[in-house]
Amino acid sequence: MTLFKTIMVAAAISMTSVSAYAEEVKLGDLTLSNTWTRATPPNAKAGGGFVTITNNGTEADRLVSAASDVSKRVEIHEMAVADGVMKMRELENGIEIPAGETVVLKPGGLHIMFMGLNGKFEEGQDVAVSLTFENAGSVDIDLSVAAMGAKKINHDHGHSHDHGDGHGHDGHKHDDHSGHGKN
Ligand SMILES: [Cu+2]
Repeated sequence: MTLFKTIMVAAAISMTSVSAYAEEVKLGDLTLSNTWTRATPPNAKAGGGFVTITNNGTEADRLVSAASDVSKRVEIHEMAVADGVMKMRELENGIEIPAGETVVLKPGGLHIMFMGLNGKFEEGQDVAVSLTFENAGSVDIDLSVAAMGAKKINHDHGHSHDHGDGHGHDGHKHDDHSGHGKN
């Protein structure tokens, strides 16, 4: 490919990906919204993925796994304070979505974890991920890449996303997975 063509292709890609915020996705009784991730610093080994899941049904469901081409592995994690230290761990049994309730995956809490990134996430891109639920099955969604370190994503359609997230979780580094040791 010539340099000129390379530049044209790069320009086309960046133009189409800006403002491609994901819409709500319905899967059976579930509604998935606010699907996003964050730009990663150079050489980051991992990144988090976030989504809001509402169960409109009368039975609980469970997010059991996630898969993507963007990293070598995708896990479901929880971040929580243990003995005064913010830590995260893999949720082997996934995340329950109780009937009639909404579960928010967000920075500082539950999240999807991309481990062993194949490339960095760039702001404005979409990151494709497939989520599998025990009852509702699987769905492919796109995570909009927000700015590095963002606490939330600002969607075009102007909902207020006040998740009360001002607890100073900045110290959490997603590229520090030394404690996981699952290999
Ligand atoms: Cu994590």
